[in-house]
Amino acid sequence: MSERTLAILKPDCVQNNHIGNVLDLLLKAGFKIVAMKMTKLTREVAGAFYEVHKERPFYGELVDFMTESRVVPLVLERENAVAELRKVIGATDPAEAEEGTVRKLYAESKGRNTIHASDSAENARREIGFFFAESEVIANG
Ligand code: 3AN
Repeated sequence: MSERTLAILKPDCVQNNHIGNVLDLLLKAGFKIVAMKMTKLTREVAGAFYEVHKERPFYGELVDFMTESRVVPLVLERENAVAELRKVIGATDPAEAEEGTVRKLYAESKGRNTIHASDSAENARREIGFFFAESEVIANG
């Protein structure tokens, strides 16, 4: 069944000029780009987006990093999009990521790890709504 998920190309991806390479990899993996924007997160927005990690020791560092420079939120569509995108991005720590995954190829570290992807269908819906209005996520565009 066709499904949607949210990805964010993180500040390290933008700073290191990897946007094109990562988009190419996602397209080659069979994802359709349904919506895309470039934006700079405020501390309030980044903090709210990562609210689930609020108690984790790396939360402050994560908010600092995500507000460092521009990011590219994307809505991606394909069959089993949530699970398939998690496969394509690889493990959180690039040292543990499989060959050919986005993080193996481009991530600098566990924190500066190039791309975010929703980890469940429920979170995908919440995260898509976080960045995109209904009118920007067109059904059959
Ligand atoms: P994933 O992004 O693979 O779903 P999570 O949900 O465990 O990983 O962590 C969310 C984000 O928090 C990661 N993308 C990463 O940027 C950051 N993060 C996770 N663990 C660490 C860590 N030990 N040190 C710094 N940042 C971390």
